[in-house]
Amino acid sequence: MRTLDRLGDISPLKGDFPMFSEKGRESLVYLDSAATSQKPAFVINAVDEFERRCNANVHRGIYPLSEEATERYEEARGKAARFIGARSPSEIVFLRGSTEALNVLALSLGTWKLKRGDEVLTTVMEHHSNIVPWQMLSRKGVTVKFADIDEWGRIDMGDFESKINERTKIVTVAHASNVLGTVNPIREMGRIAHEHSSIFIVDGAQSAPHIPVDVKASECDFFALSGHKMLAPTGIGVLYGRSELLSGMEPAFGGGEMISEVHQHGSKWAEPPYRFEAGTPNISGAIGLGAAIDYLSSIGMDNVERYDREIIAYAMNRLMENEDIEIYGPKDAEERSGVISFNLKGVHGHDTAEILGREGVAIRSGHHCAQPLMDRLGIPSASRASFQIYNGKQDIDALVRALGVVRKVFA
Ligand code: 7TS
Repeated sequence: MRTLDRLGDISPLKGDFPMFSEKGRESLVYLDSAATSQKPAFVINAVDEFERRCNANVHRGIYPLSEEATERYEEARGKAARFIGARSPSEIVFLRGSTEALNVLALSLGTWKLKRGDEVLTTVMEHHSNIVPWQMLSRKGVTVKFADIDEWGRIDMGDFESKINERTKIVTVAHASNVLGTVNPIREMGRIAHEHSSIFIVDGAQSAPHIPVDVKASECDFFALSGHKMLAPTGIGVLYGRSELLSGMEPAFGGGEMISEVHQHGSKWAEPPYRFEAGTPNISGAIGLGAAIDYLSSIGMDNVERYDREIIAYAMNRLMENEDIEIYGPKDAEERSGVISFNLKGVHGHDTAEILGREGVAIRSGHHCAQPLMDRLGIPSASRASFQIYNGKQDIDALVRALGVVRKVFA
Protein backbone atom coordinates (compact mmCIF):
# COMPACT_ATOMS: atom_id res chain seq x y z
CA MET A 1 0.00 0.00 0.00
CA ARG A 2 1.50 3.35 -1.06
CA THR A 3 0.30 6.54 0.54
CA LEU A 4 -0.01 9.82 -1.23
CA ASP A 5 -0.33 12.57 1.38
CA ARG A 6 -1.31 16.12 0.68
CA LEU A 7 0.76 18.01 -1.85
CA GLY A 8 4.15 18.97 -0.42
CA ASP A 9 7.46 20.21 -1.80
CA ILE A 10 8.47 16.75 -2.98
CA SER A 11 6.08 13.93 -3.79
CA PRO A 12 6.28 11.08 -1.25
CA LEU A 13 6.27 8.72 -4.24
CA LYS A 14 9.11 10.33 -6.18
CA GLY A 15 11.59 7.79 -4.82
CA ASP A 16 9.59 4.99 -6.46
CA PHE A 17 10.63 6.31 -9.88
CA PRO A 18 14.24 5.42 -10.77
CA MET A 19 14.45 8.15 -13.44
CA PHE A 20 14.79 10.80 -10.76
CA SER A 21 17.75 9.20 -9.02
CA GLU A 22 19.72 8.22 -12.13
CA LYS A 23 23.06 9.98 -12.51
CA GLY A 24 22.53 13.30 -14.26
CA ARG A 25 18.77 13.21 -13.74
CA GLU A 26 18.60 14.17 -10.07
CA SER A 27 17.53 17.71 -10.86
CA LEU A 28 15.18 16.82 -13.72
CA VAL A 29 11.85 18.63 -13.48
CA TYR A 30 9.58 16.42 -15.55
CA LEU A 31 6.35 18.16 -16.52
CA ASP A 32 5.53 16.26 -19.70
CA SER A 33 3.59 13.30 -18.34
CA ALA A 34 0.66 13.89 -20.70
CA ALA A 35 3.05 12.96 -23.52
CA THR A 36 4.33 9.96 -21.57
CA SER A 37 4.73 9.26 -17.87
CA GLN A 38 7.80 7.98 -16.05
CA LYS A 39 7.64 4.41 -14.75
CA PRO A 40 8.01 3.22 -11.16
CA ALA A 41 10.58 0.51 -10.34
CA PHE A 42 7.60 -1.73 -9.55
CA VAL A 43 6.59 -1.67 -13.23
CA ILE A 44 10.12 -1.83 -14.63
CA ASN A 45 10.88 -4.84 -12.40
CA ALA A 46 7.66 -6.63 -13.33
CA VAL A 47 8.53 -6.36 -17.03
CA ASP A 48 12.12 -7.38 -16.35
CA GLU A 49 11.07 -10.39 -14.26
CA PHE A 50 8.60 -11.51 -16.91
CA GLU A 51 11.16 -11.29 -19.73
CA ARG A 52 13.77 -13.15 -17.65
CA ARG A 53 11.60 -15.89 -16.20
CA CYS A 54 8.32 -16.23 -18.04
CA ASN A 55 8.84 -15.26 -21.64
CA ALA A 56 7.03 -17.47 -24.14
CA ASN A 57 4.34 -16.78 -26.70
CA VAL A 58 0.78 -16.79 -25.37
CA HIS A 59 -2.22 -18.94 -26.34
CA ARG A 60 -0.03 -21.19 -28.48
CA GLY A 61 2.20 -23.65 -26.63
CA ILE A 62 0.89 -26.22 -24.16
CA TYR A 63 4.20 -26.60 -22.35
CA PRO A 64 4.26 -25.14 -18.82
CA LEU A 65 6.26 -22.01 -19.64
CA SER A 66 3.84 -20.96 -22.38
CA GLU A 67 0.90 -21.74 -20.13
CA GLU A 68 2.41 -19.58 -17.39
CA ALA A 69 2.97 -16.71 -19.87
CA THR A 70 -0.65 -17.03 -21.02
CA GLU A 71 -1.89 -17.04 -17.44
CA ARG A 72 0.08 -13.88 -16.62
CA TYR A 73 -1.13 -12.15 -19.79
CA GLU A 74 -4.76 -13.02 -19.03
CA GLU A 75 -4.29 -11.95 -15.41
CA ALA A 76 -3.27 -8.51 -16.71
CA ARG A 77 -6.47 -8.42 -18.79
CA GLY A 78 -8.47 -9.08 -15.63
CA LYS A 79 -6.68 -6.23 -13.83
CA ALA A 80 -7.48 -3.85 -16.69
CA ALA A 81 -11.14 -4.94 -16.60
CA ARG A 82 -11.40 -4.25 -12.85
CA PHE A 83 -9.54 -0.93 -13.20
CA ILE A 84 -12.16 0.56 -15.51
CA GLY A 85 -15.20 -1.28 -14.19
CA ALA A 86 -15.76 -3.62 -17.16
CA ARG A 87 -18.18 -6.49 -16.61
CA SER A 88 -15.77 -9.10 -17.88
CA PRO A 89 -12.12 -9.47 -19.02
CA SER A 90 -13.48 -10.47 -22.44
CA GLU A 91 -14.44 -6.81 -22.90
CA ILE A 92 -10.76 -5.82 -22.77
CA VAL A 93 -8.79 -5.85 -26.04
CA PHE A 94 -5.05 -5.28 -25.72
CA LEU A 95 -3.76 -2.98 -28.45
CA ARG A 96 -0.84 -0.58 -28.79
CA GLY A 97 -2.65 2.38 -27.27
CA SER A 98 -5.47 4.88 -27.72
CA THR A 99 -4.55 5.68 -31.32
CA GLU A 100 -4.71 2.06 -32.36
CA ALA A 101 -7.92 1.52 -30.38
CA LEU A 102 -9.67 4.44 -32.07
CA ASN A 103 -8.44 3.28 -35.49
CA VAL A 104 -9.75 -0.22 -34.82
CA LEU A 105 -13.13 1.30 -34.01
CA ALA A 106 -13.12 3.48 -37.13
CA LEU A 107 -12.19 0.43 -39.21
CA SER A 108 -14.51 -2.09 -37.55
CA LEU A 109 -17.53 0.13 -36.98
CA GLY A 110 -16.92 2.69 -39.69
CA THR A 111 -15.99 0.53 -42.63
CA TRP A 112 -18.52 -2.20 -41.94
CA LYS A 113 -21.46 -0.42 -40.37
CA LEU A 114 -21.55 3.20 -41.58
CA LYS A 115 -23.16 4.26 -44.85
CA ARG A 116 -23.03 7.31 -47.08
CA GLY A 117 -24.73 10.22 -45.32
CA ASP A 118 -24.03 8.93 -41.81
CA GLU A 119 -22.38 11.29 -39.33
CA VAL A 120 -19.81 11.03 -36.57
CA LEU A 121 -20.00 13.68 -33.85
CA THR A 122 -16.82 14.56 -31.99
CA THR A 123 -15.62 17.75 -30.27
CA VAL A 124 -13.29 20.55 -31.22
CA MET A 125 -10.98 19.68 -28.30
CA GLU A 126 -10.01 16.20 -29.57
CA HIS A 127 -6.54 14.84 -30.14
CA HIS A 128 -5.90 14.08 -33.83
CA SER A 129 -6.21 10.38 -33.05
CA ASN A 130 -9.92 10.90 -32.38
CA ILE A 131 -10.43 12.99 -35.51
CA VAL A 132 -8.33 11.62 -38.35
CA PRO A 133 -9.50 7.96 -38.23
CA TRP A 134 -13.10 9.23 -38.57
CA GLN A 135 -12.20 11.70 -41.32
CA MET A 136 -10.68 8.76 -43.20
CA LEU A 137 -14.24 7.48 -43.59
CA SER A 138 -15.00 10.41 -45.92
CA ARG A 139 -14.32 8.08 -48.84
CA LYS A 140 -17.45 6.22 -47.72
CA GLY A 141 -19.43 9.45 -47.61
CA VAL A 142 -19.37 9.74 -43.80
CA THR A 143 -19.06 13.27 -42.37
CA VAL A 144 -17.47 14.35 -39.10
CA LYS A 145 -19.07 17.12 -37.05
CA PHE A 146 -17.48 19.00 -34.16
CA ALA A 147 -19.18 20.17 -30.99
CA ASP A 148 -17.86 23.57 -29.87
CA ILE A 149 -16.47 24.79 -26.53
CA ASP A 150 -17.41 27.80 -24.43
CA GLU A 151 -15.06 30.64 -23.50
CA TRP A 152 -13.63 28.60 -20.60
CA GLY A 153 -12.79 25.62 -22.78
CA ARG A 154 -15.71 23.52 -21.54
CA ILE A 155 -17.91 21.62 -23.93
CA ASP A 156 -20.86 23.68 -25.13
CA MET A 157 -23.63 21.21 -24.33
CA GLY A 158 -26.22 23.17 -26.32
CA ASP A 159 -24.05 22.95 -29.42
CA PHE A 160 -23.28 19.29 -28.72
CA GLU A 161 -26.94 18.40 -28.48
CA SER A 162 -27.90 20.48 -31.51
CA LYS A 163 -25.43 18.54 -33.66
CA ILE A 164 -26.88 15.11 -32.91
CA ASN A 165 -29.60 13.89 -35.23
CA GLU A 166 -30.87 10.65 -36.73
CA ARG A 167 -27.80 10.46 -39.03
CA THR A 168 -25.39 10.52 -36.06
CA LYS A 169 -24.27 6.93 -35.70
CA ILE A 170 -21.22 7.53 -33.54
CA VAL A 171 -20.44 10.07 -30.82
CA THR A 172 -16.79 10.06 -29.80
CA VAL A 173 -15.30 12.38 -27.17
CA ALA A 174 -12.21 12.81 -25.04
CA HIS A 175 -12.84 12.19 -21.34
CA ALA A 176 -10.14 14.77 -20.56
CA SER A 177 -8.55 17.22 -23.00
CA ASN A 178 -4.79 16.94 -23.46
CA VAL A 179 -4.55 20.74 -23.92
CA LEU A 180 -7.31 22.39 -21.89
CA GLY A 181 -7.37 19.82 -19.12
CA THR A 182 -11.17 19.99 -19.28
CA VAL A 183 -12.92 16.91 -17.91
CA ASN A 184 -15.98 16.32 -20.03
CA PRO A 185 -19.36 15.30 -18.55
CA ILE A 186 -19.25 11.91 -20.24
CA ARG A 187 -22.17 10.48 -18.32
CA GLU A 188 -24.48 13.17 -19.64
CA MET A 189 -22.96 13.05 -23.12
CA GLY A 190 -23.37 9.28 -23.17
CA ARG A 191 -26.99 9.58 -22.14
CA ILE A 192 -27.69 12.07 -24.94
CA ALA A 193 -25.83 9.89 -27.48
CA HIS A 194 -27.88 6.85 -26.44
CA GLU A 195 -31.15 8.78 -26.60
CA HIS A 196 -30.31 9.20 -30.29
CA SER A 197 -29.32 5.54 -30.66
CA SER A 198 -25.71 6.54 -31.34
CA ILE A 199 -22.71 4.50 -30.23
CA PHE A 200 -20.79 6.36 -27.51
CA ILE A 201 -16.98 6.20 -27.55
CA VAL A 202 -14.72 7.76 -24.92
CA ASP A 203 -11.04 8.52 -25.50
CA GLY A 204 -9.62 8.02 -22.02
CA ALA A 205 -5.95 8.56 -22.88
CA GLN A 206 -5.71 11.56 -20.53
CA SER A 207 -8.30 10.58 -17.94
CA ALA A 208 -7.34 7.00 -17.06
CA PRO A 209 -4.01 8.16 -15.55
CA HIS A 210 -5.73 10.59 -13.14
CA ILE A 211 -9.43 9.87 -12.61
CA PRO A 212 -11.28 6.76 -11.40
CA VAL A 213 -13.00 5.29 -14.45
CA ASP A 214 -16.23 3.32 -14.40
CA VAL A 215 -17.29 2.43 -17.92
CA LYS A 216 -20.61 1.02 -16.70
CA ALA A 217 -21.68 4.10 -14.78
CA SER A 218 -20.61 6.47 -17.53
CA GLU A 219 -22.61 4.75 -20.30
CA CYS A 220 -19.51 4.16 -22.48
CA ASP A 221 -19.89 1.67 -25.28
CA PHE A 222 -16.16 1.86 -25.95
CA PHE A 223 -13.28 3.33 -23.97
CA ALA A 224 -9.65 3.70 -25.10
CA LEU A 225 -6.55 4.17 -22.96
CA SER A 226 -2.77 4.22 -23.39
CA GLY A 227 -0.61 2.40 -20.83
CA HIS A 228 2.41 4.65 -21.25
CA LYS A 229 0.55 7.68 -19.91
CA MET A 230 -0.36 5.79 -16.72
CA LEU A 231 3.05 4.52 -15.57
CA ALA A 232 3.18 1.47 -17.88
CA PRO A 233 5.49 0.87 -20.84
CA THR A 234 4.86 2.21 -24.34
CA GLY A 235 3.18 0.02 -26.94
CA ILE A 236 0.38 -1.32 -24.75
CA GLY A 237 -3.11 0.02 -24.34
CA VAL A 238 -6.69 -1.04 -23.95
CA LEU A 239 -9.80 -0.91 -26.05
CA TYR A 240 -12.80 -1.63 -23.84
CA GLY A 241 -15.96 -2.57 -25.69
CA ARG A 242 -19.35 -3.63 -24.42
CA SER A 243 -19.68 -7.41 -24.99
CA GLU A 244 -22.83 -7.18 -27.10
CA LEU A 245 -21.13 -4.71 -29.42
CA LEU A 246 -17.75 -6.45 -29.64
CA SER A 247 -19.34 -9.76 -30.50
CA GLY A 248 -21.21 -8.19 -33.44
CA MET A 249 -18.13 -6.49 -34.86
CA GLU A 250 -15.84 -7.42 -37.71
CA PRO A 251 -12.11 -7.50 -36.91
CA ALA A 252 -9.90 -4.69 -38.16
CA PHE A 253 -6.79 -6.84 -38.64
CA GLY A 254 -6.45 -10.41 -39.83
CA GLY A 255 -3.78 -12.95 -38.88
CA GLY A 256 -2.87 -15.51 -36.27
CA GLU A 257 -4.99 -16.02 -33.14
CA MET A 258 -7.95 -13.89 -34.26
CA ILE A 259 -9.67 -16.79 -36.01
CA SER A 260 -11.41 -19.98 -34.99
CA GLU A 261 -10.96 -21.65 -38.41
CA VAL A 262 -9.15 -20.83 -41.63
CA HIS A 263 -9.74 -22.67 -44.93
CA GLN A 264 -9.00 -21.89 -48.54
CA HIS A 265 -12.57 -20.76 -49.04
CA GLY A 266 -12.66 -18.48 -46.02
CA SER A 267 -12.21 -18.01 -42.27
CA LYS A 268 -14.31 -17.78 -39.13
CA TRP A 269 -13.47 -15.29 -36.44
CA ALA A 270 -12.56 -16.06 -32.85
CA GLU A 271 -14.71 -14.67 -30.04
CA PRO A 272 -13.80 -11.26 -28.56
CA PRO A 273 -11.37 -10.12 -27.31
CA TYR A 274 -9.13 -12.42 -29.38
CA ARG A 275 -10.91 -11.48 -32.60
CA PHE A 276 -9.29 -8.07 -32.31
CA GLU A 277 -5.77 -9.20 -31.29
CA ALA A 278 -4.21 -10.46 -34.53
CA GLY A 279 -0.61 -11.64 -34.25
CA THR A 280 1.67 -11.89 -31.24
CA PRO A 281 0.62 -9.20 -28.76
CA ASN A 282 2.84 -6.99 -26.60
CA ILE A 283 2.98 -9.57 -23.83
CA SER A 284 5.51 -7.94 -21.52
CA GLY A 285 3.76 -4.62 -22.11
CA ALA A 286 0.52 -6.12 -20.82
CA ILE A 287 2.39 -7.43 -17.76
CA GLY A 288 3.77 -3.91 -17.26
CA LEU A 289 0.29 -2.42 -17.57
CA GLY A 290 -1.00 -4.92 -15.02
CA ALA A 291 1.79 -3.86 -12.64
CA ALA A 292 1.03 -0.16 -13.22
CA ILE A 293 -2.61 -0.85 -12.39
CA ASP A 294 -1.57 -2.69 -9.20
CA TYR A 295 0.64 0.25 -8.25
CA LEU A 296 -2.04 2.88 -8.94
CA SER A 297 -4.69 0.79 -7.20
CA SER A 298 -2.50 0.47 -4.11
CA ILE A 299 -2.51 4.28 -3.91
CA GLY A 300 -6.21 4.43 -4.79
CA MET A 301 -7.43 6.32 -7.85
CA ASP A 302 -9.46 8.63 -5.58
CA ASN A 303 -6.21 9.70 -3.96
CA VAL A 304 -4.50 10.04 -7.34
CA GLU A 305 -7.34 12.29 -8.48
CA ARG A 306 -7.24 14.40 -5.31
CA TYR A 307 -3.47 14.83 -5.62
CA ASP A 308 -3.80 15.81 -9.28
CA ARG A 309 -6.35 18.50 -8.36
CA GLU A 310 -4.02 19.80 -5.64
CA ILE A 311 -1.13 20.12 -8.09
CA ILE A 312 -3.35 21.81 -10.67
CA ALA A 313 -4.71 24.27 -8.08
CA TYR A 314 -1.21 25.08 -6.82
CA ALA A 315 0.19 25.45 -10.36
CA MET A 316 -2.74 27.59 -11.53
CA ASN A 317 -2.27 29.93 -8.57
CA ARG A 318 1.48 30.18 -9.09
CA LEU A 319 1.15 30.76 -12.85
CA MET A 320 -1.62 33.33 -12.38
CA GLU A 321 0.68 35.42 -10.16
CA ASN A 322 2.21 36.44 -13.48
CA GLU A 323 -0.13 38.64 -15.50
CA ASP A 324 1.99 37.98 -18.55
CA ILE A 325 0.75 34.39 -18.75
CA GLU A 326 -2.42 33.42 -20.54
CA ILE A 327 -3.87 30.11 -19.37
CA TYR A 328 -6.30 28.12 -21.51
CA GLY A 329 -9.17 26.02 -20.21
CA PRO A 330 -11.31 26.02 -17.05
CA LYS A 331 -10.11 28.29 -14.24
CA ASP A 332 -11.35 25.95 -11.55
CA ALA A 333 -8.97 23.06 -10.74
CA GLU A 334 -12.01 20.94 -9.89
CA GLU A 335 -13.01 20.95 -13.56
CA ARG A 336 -9.57 19.94 -14.78
CA SER A 337 -7.20 17.06 -14.94
CA GLY A 338 -3.51 16.58 -15.57
CA VAL A 339 -2.45 19.52 -17.70
CA ILE A 340 -2.15 23.31 -17.86
CA SER A 341 -1.53 24.94 -21.22
CA PHE A 342 -0.46 28.57 -21.43
CA ASN A 343 1.40 31.17 -23.43
CA LEU A 344 3.78 33.83 -22.22
CA LYS A 345 2.64 37.00 -23.97
CA GLY A 346 4.78 37.83 -27.00
CA VAL A 347 6.89 34.67 -26.76
CA HIS A 348 6.54 31.72 -29.13
CA GLY A 349 5.83 28.42 -27.39
CA HIS A 350 8.88 26.77 -28.93
CA ASP A 351 11.17 29.46 -27.49
CA THR A 352 9.56 28.95 -24.07
CA ALA A 353 10.03 25.17 -24.23
CA GLU A 354 13.61 25.47 -25.42
CA ILE A 355 14.68 27.84 -22.67
CA LEU A 356 12.81 25.79 -20.05
CA GLY A 357 14.60 22.71 -21.37
CA ARG A 358 17.96 24.39 -20.85
CA GLU A 359 16.83 25.26 -17.32
CA GLY A 360 16.12 21.57 -16.66
CA VAL A 361 12.34 21.83 -16.94
CA ALA A 362 10.77 19.41 -19.44
CA ILE A 363 7.49 20.65 -20.91
CA ARG A 364 5.98 20.39 -24.37
CA SER A 365 5.08 23.23 -26.73
CA GLY A 366 3.26 23.09 -30.03
CA HIS A 367 -0.20 22.21 -31.23
CA HIS A 368 -0.27 19.01 -29.11
CA CYS A 369 -1.89 17.07 -31.97
CA ALA A 370 -5.00 19.20 -31.47
CA GLN A 371 -4.88 21.61 -34.41
CA PRO A 372 -8.66 22.14 -34.66
CA LEU A 373 -8.53 23.30 -31.03
CA MET A 374 -5.61 25.66 -31.77
CA ASP A 375 -7.65 27.09 -34.67
CA ARG A 376 -10.64 27.51 -32.36
CA LEU A 377 -8.53 29.27 -29.73
CA GLY A 378 -6.90 31.39 -32.45
CA ILE A 379 -3.36 30.51 -31.40
CA PRO A 380 -0.62 28.69 -33.34
CA SER A 381 0.66 26.81 -30.32
CA ALA A 382 0.73 26.61 -26.54
CA SER A 383 3.17 25.52 -23.87
CA ARG A 384 1.92 22.75 -21.63
CA ALA A 385 2.95 21.58 -18.19
CA SER A 386 1.51 18.20 -17.29
CA PHE A 387 1.64 16.35 -14.02
CA GLN A 388 1.84 12.99 -12.33
CA ILE A 389 1.97 11.64 -8.81
CA TYR A 390 5.78 12.03 -8.72
CA ASN A 391 5.55 15.83 -9.03
CA GLY A 392 5.54 18.14 -6.04
CA LYS A 393 5.41 21.90 -5.36
CA GLN A 394 9.15 22.13 -6.07
CA ASP A 395 8.55 21.16 -9.69
CA ILE A 396 5.96 23.91 -10.11
CA ASP A 397 8.23 26.43 -8.37
CA ALA A 398 11.04 25.44 -10.76
CA LEU A 399 8.69 25.98 -13.69
CA VAL A 400 7.72 29.44 -12.46
CA ARG A 401 11.38 30.33 -11.86
CA ALA A 402 12.37 29.14 -15.34
CA LEU A 403 9.52 31.14 -16.90
CA GLY A 404 11.11 34.17 -15.23
CA VAL A 405 14.28 33.38 -17.20
CA VAL A 406 12.26 33.21 -20.43
CA ARG A 407 10.75 36.60 -19.62
CA LYS A 408 14.21 38.11 -19.08
CA VAL A 409 15.45 36.77 -22.44
CA PHE A 410 12.41 38.23 -24.21
CA ALA A 411 12.09 41.42 -22.15
N1 7TS B 1 -6.08 10.89 -27.06
C1 7TS B 1 -5.62 11.87 -26.28
C2 7TS B 1 -6.60 12.73 -25.54
C3 7TS B 1 -4.24 12.06 -26.16
O1 7TS B 1 -3.80 13.03 -25.37
C4 7TS B 1 -3.35 11.23 -26.87
C5 7TS B 1 -1.87 11.41 -26.82
C6 7TS B 1 -3.89 10.20 -27.64
C7 7TS B 1 -5.25 10.05 -27.72
C8 7TS B 1 -3.03 9.23 -28.37
O2 7TS B 1 -2.36 8.42 -27.49
P1 7TS B 1 -1.25 7.39 -28.01
O3 7TS B 1 -0.74 6.79 -26.76
O4 7TS B 1 -1.92 6.44 -28.90
O5 7TS B 1 -0.24 8.23 -28.73
N2 7TS B 1 -1.46 12.67 -26.40
C9 7TS B 1 -0.20 13.15 -26.43
C10 7TS B 1 0.10 14.40 -25.93
O6 7TS B 1 -0.74 15.17 -25.45
N3 7TS B 1 1.42 14.64 -26.04
O7 7TS B 1 1.97 13.55 -26.61
C11 7TS B 1 0.98 12.63 -26.85
